[in-house]
Amino acid sequence: MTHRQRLLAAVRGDMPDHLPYAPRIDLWFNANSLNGTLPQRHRGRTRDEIALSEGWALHKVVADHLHQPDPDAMLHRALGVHYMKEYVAHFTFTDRIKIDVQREGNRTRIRYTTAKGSITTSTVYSQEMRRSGTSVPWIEEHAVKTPYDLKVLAGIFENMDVVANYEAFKAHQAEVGENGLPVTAFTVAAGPVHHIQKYFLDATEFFHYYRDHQPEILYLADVLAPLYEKALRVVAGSPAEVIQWGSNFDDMLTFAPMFAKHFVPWIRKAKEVLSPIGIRILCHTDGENRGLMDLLHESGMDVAEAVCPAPMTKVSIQEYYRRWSDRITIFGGVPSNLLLPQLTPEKDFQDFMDGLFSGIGAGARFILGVADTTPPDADFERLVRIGDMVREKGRLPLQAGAFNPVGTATAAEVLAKREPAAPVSQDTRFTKIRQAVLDGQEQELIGQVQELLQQKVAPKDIIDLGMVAAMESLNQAFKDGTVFIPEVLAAARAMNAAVLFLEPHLAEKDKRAGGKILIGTVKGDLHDIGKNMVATMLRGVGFNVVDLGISVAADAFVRKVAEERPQVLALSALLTTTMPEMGKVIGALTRVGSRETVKVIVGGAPVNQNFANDIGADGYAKDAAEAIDLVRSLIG
Ligand code: B1M
Repeated sequence: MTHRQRLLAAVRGDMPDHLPYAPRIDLWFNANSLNGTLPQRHRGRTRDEIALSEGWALHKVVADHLHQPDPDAMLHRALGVHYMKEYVAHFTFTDRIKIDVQREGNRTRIRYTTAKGSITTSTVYSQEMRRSGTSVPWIEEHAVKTPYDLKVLAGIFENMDVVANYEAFKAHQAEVGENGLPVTAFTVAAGPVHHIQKYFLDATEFFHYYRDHQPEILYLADVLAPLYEKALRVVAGSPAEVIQWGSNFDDMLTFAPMFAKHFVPWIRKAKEVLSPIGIRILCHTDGENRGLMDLLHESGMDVAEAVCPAPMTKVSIQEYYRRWSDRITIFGGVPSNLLLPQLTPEKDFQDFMDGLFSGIGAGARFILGVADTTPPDADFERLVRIGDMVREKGRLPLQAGAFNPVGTATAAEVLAKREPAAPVSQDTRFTKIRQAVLDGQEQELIGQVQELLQQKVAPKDIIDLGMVAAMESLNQAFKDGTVFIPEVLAAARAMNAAVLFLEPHLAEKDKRAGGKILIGTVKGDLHDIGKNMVATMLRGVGFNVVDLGISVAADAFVRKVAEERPQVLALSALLTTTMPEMGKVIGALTRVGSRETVKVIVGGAPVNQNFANDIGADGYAKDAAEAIDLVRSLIG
């Protein structure tokens, strides 16, 4: 079989002759070719030439953003409009939309104007991003700054259309030939609400809007829906065999009730339209999927791509295979940390691979790959060795164990499952306060606080026995999966406002008892959702938090420590490649003699206690709730 036939067989649920292996190497290639650090034997080769010379199938799921016939292919990224050769359907603007583009260095600002008003966006693609291998511009200024912007966006999309882009895709298919299976798309959202979440709003702000302005969100989603439906019809008439439908599925970001309500119906719709023509649905499920396992299983998707199992997430590859492979093809399976010897010693790497081979039954419905992608500093030879293992023991059916798929919950069950978190304390004076925190009702909360102040209740008790107690029970419910991110952020926001309101009433000794925290995501890292959550929750319990944002350089942290004089510096990193920056910050603080003035704590998905110890941090927190406890313990 050719690579293409093998991949297609796995996608369709047929048994290929051999386990397909298609590691994604774009980020690794971009960074190493720009920095002149490709392995000697591959110098001068393209990404595809490297993969083919190693005997691997080409990974052709994600569009090659750097090599597009249209130089402006990514110009309208902040609207989720991309002109990729890999996309068989393109959104188009009509002349009723006025577009002003301004370019300044690495930054592109755009103003879109229609009869309903105008919105502005700005994207950045810096040299630093290029060197780290990133090929997609960063949305620096999102389209939605106020709820009214959602209406303006509706005005824009009412004046847009969808057209076919078959010829460019056919040329792409011809170029890939038998070496891979080209996947198409037209956005990487799984329907209109996901489109709004992915492109139009800052990642954290989306959760506030989803909770506070849902009618406006749904109105805009209704405007996007006919375009998505038309795009599906265009895809149906195309020569594509697989379409990517949605990306970055994660049980916190695309939390279960929202997923059930707004994502599953669109995955099913795509399936309904495309399945009769034989086009398969692929979803980029690269996040933590523990809380979405059953929903994804029943969603109708054919391929779960970029599957990132434990130890990087909570679901093992064996569990993925056992629960999904009766109807979903699993594409991925090797978490990128496995390729980094500094994080995964040789023996663990070998054990993981042995476990993977014996945990995927006979090997049907499996495409081996790296989730989400090979990091720039990966040990390339590990990728090569996985290829060797596939060659040696990948003949199908594999001679290993069996699997036993489990039953699934329905979307309706997931929606019905949610229960409000119960207040913990029995002190009835604070019942209404606690409820207002749990409901995230800022005005109601401040009203209740005023009432208790009139009744001469001590302000500190209002905070500790009322608000903090409620927040703690909410945190527990969040950990248990019965409450989701919008509720937690809203509760923390309401509490933050109430703490500020209470401050003048607090006795001097109780004021800002928490002290000052400086927080930021380290240089090269643009992930900010987790960091924002930690910041909001710390504010919520009364700390004074100064947020330095994303991609903050070590010297900027040092400068700010000198200026702000915080008790704690909290560093966040989501990429294994940016984790070493945390050590650099500590080193820089030591060099200027400030290390002893501030406690440094670290967190983020790839970080752990060992790493914190290694770099000499004062503490590590797994999540926002732990960060609160840690800060409290460090500064009394
Ligand atoms: Co990215 N991404 N991403 N991504 N992304 C990950 C992190 C990844 C694990 C996906 C995967 O492989 N399965 C992977 C990293 C792999 C690795 O390094 N080994 C990855 C990659 C590879 C990338 C790109 C390189 C992809 C590419 O270009 N090909 C690129 C890098 C861009 C860059 O930073 N230079 C990239 C881009 C993006 C998006 C822009 C699309 C988006 C980010 C949007 C944003 O943040 N504004 C994104 C997303 C959404 C993810 C996943 C899917 C979800 C991250 C998230 O927000 N989770 C993620 C998959 C995953 O993590 N499993 C992934 C929800 C959030 C609430 O949790 O951030 O973990 P988290 O925060 C938690 C705790 O970690 C802790 O508390 C929080 C709340 O409980 N915590 C702290 C966090 N910071 C703390 C600080 C503290 C204490 C606790 O202070 C002491």
